[in-house]
Amino acid sequence: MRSYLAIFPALILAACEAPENRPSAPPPGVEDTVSVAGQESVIEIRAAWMRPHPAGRDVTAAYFTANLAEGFEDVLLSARIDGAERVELHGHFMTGDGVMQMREVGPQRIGEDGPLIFAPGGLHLMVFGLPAVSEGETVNGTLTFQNADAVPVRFAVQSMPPGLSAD
Ligand SMILES: [Cu+2]
Repeated sequence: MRSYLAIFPALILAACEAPENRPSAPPPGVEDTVSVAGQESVIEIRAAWMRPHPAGRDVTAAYFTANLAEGFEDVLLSARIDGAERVELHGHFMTGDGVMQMREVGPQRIGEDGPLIFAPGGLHLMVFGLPAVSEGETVNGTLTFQNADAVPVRFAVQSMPPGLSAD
């Protein structure tokens, strides 16, 4: 009985809040590019996607690529996902005995040495407490940069990275 009660409220929450994650606008894809042009930063976000929640878990990961126009510098400070309790910037690290682990990392600089890439096996957004999302949905979020400030991003929920297909 106790475990049943623990699971049930989560289902209700998902049922109530999921529609917010399904805008009626045309389904966006990971081809969506968000550009913010300010005086201090010209930034472009593309390939924004999020993995569906593993069954029974409320933690998932989201990814994107951020590009800066030539001659600009910026720093990714934090991220937010609508409906999530919190989002952390995470990286993967090899421990001394060869085990891959992940942990929270600090702000991430973008400059002239190429795009800032959040991708499986490397940097990722760790999304906590978001009502379960599934393949085909989209989730809105915000990436906050030092210069560009708040950049809105739409994450396409899919299990495979953009550009790869399941078969
Ligand atoms: Cu992580």
